[in-house]
Amino acid sequence: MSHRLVGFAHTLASAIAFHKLASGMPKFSGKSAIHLTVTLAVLGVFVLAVVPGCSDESATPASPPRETPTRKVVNMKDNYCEPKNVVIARGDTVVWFNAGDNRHTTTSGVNGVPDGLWDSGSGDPIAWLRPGQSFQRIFDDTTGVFPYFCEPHWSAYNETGTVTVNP
Ligand SMILES: [Cu+2]
Repeated sequence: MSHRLVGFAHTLASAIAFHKLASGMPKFSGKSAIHLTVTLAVLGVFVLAVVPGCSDESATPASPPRETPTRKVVNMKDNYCEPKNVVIARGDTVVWFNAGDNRHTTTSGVNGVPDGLWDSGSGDPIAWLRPGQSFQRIFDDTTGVFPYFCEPHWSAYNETGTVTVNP
């Protein structure tokens, strides 16, 4: 929110500065007045269009992804996945949502060894999913039972799970 206010204040200051500059011109003809009006209108549009886009991830309240017949949601809590095992049909999507306070990963493989099928970002704690973030995969390329683990918690908390993809 403060980010937006700063952005707005900055734009307002720019508009005022421009106004003073324009007012200080020797001749302030009708053409200049129109130009100033248009410029201020453009700045107003800029505030509306660009400033909301400035808000960072932490400023936006996270809303859990909704489940549909073709999309299953796995909530990553501290420190386990719920549900631990999901069963889907080929072509369905699984969304892992970080519903906890810790960072987590969903990384296919066993015993902390990625097998490369999917990885929300392991190998560097900076890449781990933050609270409110999610990772999804469409399982349209394969069937079978696929184990996965959370890099920081699989060993101490057995934060692991499986995705079973039926034909
Ligand atoms: Cu975890």
